[in-house]
Amino acid sequence: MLTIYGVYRSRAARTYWMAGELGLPFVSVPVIQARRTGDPAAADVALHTQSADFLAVNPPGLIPCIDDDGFVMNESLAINLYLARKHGGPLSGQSLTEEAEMLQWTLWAATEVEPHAVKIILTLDANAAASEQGRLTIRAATKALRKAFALLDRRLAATGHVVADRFTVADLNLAEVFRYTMSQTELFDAAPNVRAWLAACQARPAFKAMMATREKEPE
Ligand SMILES: N[C@@H](CCC(=O)N[C@@H](CS)C(=O)NCC(=O)O)C(=O)O
Repeated sequence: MLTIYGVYRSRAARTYWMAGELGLPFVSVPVIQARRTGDPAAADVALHTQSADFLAVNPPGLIPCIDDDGFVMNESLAINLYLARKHGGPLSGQSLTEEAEMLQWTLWAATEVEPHAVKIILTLDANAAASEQGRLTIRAATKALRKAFALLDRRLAATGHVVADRFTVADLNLAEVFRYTMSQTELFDAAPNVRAWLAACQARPAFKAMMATREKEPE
């Protein structure tokens, strides 16, 4: 059985979406970010990323983490590549080169896009977008993302997908990273293929089911 540690309002959303796409049964162990608990040291606090019980499973103290029949791993995008490889089917690479491209685009998203995208979403989550510092942070991150949007837009012009001509784990991984940038409409105005692709990814039933569960979680 697959166990997913995390909450839907975190990068664990990527793992829950992936499990849904693959139709995998799973047990969800809610582990919340320590900073969201109020007092992580309180006696009655919910299981969180710095709880001793969670650190015993996942020493980095980050969500998501999975335990797949005794195999424990973390790093959301790597977890998805693992699940795709394990369960096969159209979401996974059908050849060595497809798999290499999925890895290439996933690493690109993690290194070139996510650091900027996270700045945008964290500023918004902190309700700091209107402050001078918040505006500067978002403006710098948005500017830094222009090249990435242009690159992905050109790639999507070919087949509408990140790898090959079907929805794969590469689309899912990138869609979750690009989701953090959705407030910056100017980026999407300049990259219509990215806008259409993200909308198509988010129209998938497994994404909608994941988001519906996410909405029910406390903010
Ligand atoms: N690169 C990691 C980042 C994981 C990460 O930073 N997760 C956040 C939640 S989205 C976390 O666990 N933060 C710890 C905390 O806030 O206590 C991944 O993609 O899995």
